[in-house]
Formats: sequence, structure tokens, C-alpha cells
Amino acid sequence: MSTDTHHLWTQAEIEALFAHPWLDLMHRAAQVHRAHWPTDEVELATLLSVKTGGCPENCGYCPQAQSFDTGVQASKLMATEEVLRAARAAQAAGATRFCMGAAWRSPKARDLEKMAQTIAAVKALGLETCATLGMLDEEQAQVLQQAGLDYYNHNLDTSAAHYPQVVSTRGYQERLDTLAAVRQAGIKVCCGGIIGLGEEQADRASLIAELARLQPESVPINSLVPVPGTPLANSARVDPLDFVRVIAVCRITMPRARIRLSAGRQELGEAVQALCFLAGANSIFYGDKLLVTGNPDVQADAELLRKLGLRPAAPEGDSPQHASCAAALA
Ligand code: SAM
Ligand code: DTB
Ligand code: SF4
Repeated sequence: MSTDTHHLWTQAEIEALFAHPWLDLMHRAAQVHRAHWPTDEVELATLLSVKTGGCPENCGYCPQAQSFDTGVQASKLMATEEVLRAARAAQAAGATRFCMGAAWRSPKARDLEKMAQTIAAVKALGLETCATLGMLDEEQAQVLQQAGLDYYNHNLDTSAAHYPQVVSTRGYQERLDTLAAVRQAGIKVCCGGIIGLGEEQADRASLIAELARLQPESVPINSLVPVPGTPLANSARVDPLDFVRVIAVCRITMPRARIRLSAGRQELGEAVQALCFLAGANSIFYGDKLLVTGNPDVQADAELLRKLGLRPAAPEGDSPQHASCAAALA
């Protein structure tokens, strides 16, 4: 968490940002970006679903909920060796962060122990580690921290007011409690949301106010990937320029966070992604697959970075492996 004094953004102030003329908003976001980050680099984070499907929760967007008929095959937790194979491949392709996702409400004791072993093994490769395993209490968060977990991803997804329209098996406060446990354990917070859940502009402003208050180090912004069989499959499509606006508002309100273009990047196309980078995004999920849905393939991303003159960010505290990672992308 940054230690300098930080402005506590109100929802009204954020709504006022959203009301700015689009070009002015972009200009301001680009200035904030330039003041806090090198603007020619983008972090490459690779995702792996280590335990897919069969989830007891009912998040209305999610293809992995067992109560929705989405055709996703449920699987058991992967063995450490299998995860390591994927992590080595991601590292060889240039990723510096490796995120492991499990479709759980919260991890059971045995699963947490296995995940701790896996996290330690991935960390030993020299990758930054991230996991998203559902709800955690403080004790569980401490086990993961001890294992070498750098980041925990747990999204607020939308505003507190809109949340009950999206999920009924858990509440917003439970999300906040997990995030507090993660912070308390000394793990960096990765927390963001989804645009396109039928929310209003006020909900987007409320989500961003809540995120800015939490000061996450990492903020994944997803655009809903509508999956047939999920309750939100027929949601109205997000206007790409509105999506860019969200990125710009996140950059202005969270100057020191890594802002990651997450789900839905395939549908954005190169030009809109370039606008997102201009608006302050500086991280992407990199690899042909997200958890169960698709992502741009690595060649397409390498080509996009080349065209835009962007280079892969070095891992925090740089490591000797990075030279070979960068070479993999050259
Ligand atoms: N089960 C854990 C949890 O919910 O915290 C971790 C995995 S969950 C799949 C991680 C995040 O993926 C969700 O919070 C949501 O933001 C995002 N996500 C899931 N399905 C999505 C979809 N169809 N479109 C966009 N984002 C999605
Ligand atoms: C996040 O915010 N987005 C990622 C990651 N954190 C775990 C997941 C996106 C999932 C998209 C739908 C799927 O493939 O399941
Ligand atoms: Fe389960 Fe996470 Fe999907 Fe919700 S988002 S159904 S908790 S895997």
C-alpha cells in the first residue's frame, strides 16, 4: 500500500469524472499515467485454471457455477507438477506474473495445503505469484503468505447496490472481509470488477470509489464475456468507448495501481486496446486462454506490443530470468 497521503474519492467526484468530455478525460488520465509509470511498458500476467467448474456459488456471469448449464467440465485440483509445467511455459513466453484460479467458494484445509505447496514451487521459478481461490479468513491468508504468495485476486465486481442482482450466494461484505484478511496477512491486493453486468454509470462510479478506497496494487478490469447458459448471457454489450472511459477513471483515481485489461480483450480489437493503454492500462492477461474462455493468442499480443512500441515490464525487484523472458518476445 502506498504510504503517501491519498485523496479519498467520493462517488459524486467519480461521477463528475465520468461526465467529462471523453477527450479531456483521456488527456487527464494519460497525464496521471505518465507521472507515475513508464508509459512504454506493460505487465504480462498468465492465468491458469488449477481447479475448474463445479462451483457452488451462483455469480450470474460465471461459466464455472455448477447450477448453470454452460458445458464446462468440472475437474479436480491440478497436481503441483502440472501447474509447474504451465508456469514454466508462461515464463518462457515472457510472462512475469502467474495467476492460479480455482472455482471454489473458499478453499478446504487439504486444498489450501496443496495450493501452498504449488505456490511455493511457482515462486521458486522466479515468477510473481497470484491466486484467486474464493473467500479466505485471516489464518488461510497467512498460510498463503508464508508459502510465498505475492498477490491475492478477489474482485468486488460491481457496486454494493448492484451486487445482489448478480450473486445471491454471498454478500458484498464477505468480499470486503476477505480483502481485509489478505491485506492483514501482508499479501498484495489484486481487486477489480466487471463492466457490462447491467449496471448504471452510478454503479461504476461506486465500484471505483470502493476500489480506490482499498488501494489495491493491482486492478483487473473485465468486460463481461457473455457465456451461453449463464443468467447474464444476454446482457447489453458495453460500448467500447465507455470501457475506455472506465480505464481512464481507474487510472486517475488509482495512480499507483497496475490496471489490467482482463476478460473481454478478444472483443476489443487492437484500436480499442491501444486507447486503453493511452488511458492508463499497463497490464494484460497474456496467454491463449483465461480460465475457461478465450484470450488473444500470444503471437497477436506480441505483434500488438511491437506495433505500439510497448515492452514487457520487468518483474518487481527484477530477476535474472527477465532478460530471457524479454528475449522470448523479441
Ligand atoms: N472463485 C473465485 C472468486 O470468484 O473469487 C475466483 C475465480 S473467479 C472466476 C475470478 C473473477 O473472474 C470474477 O470475480 C470475475 O470478475 C471474473 N469473471 C468470471 N467470469 C467472467 C466473465 N464471464 N466475464 C468477465 N469476467 C468474468
Ligand atoms: C480477473 O479479474 N479476471 C480473470 C482473473 N481475475 C481470475 C478471470 C476472467 C475469467 C473470464 C471467464 C473465464 O474464462 O472463466
Ligand atoms: Fe465460483 Fe468464482 Fe465463478 Fe463465482 S466467479 S461461480 S465464486 S468460480
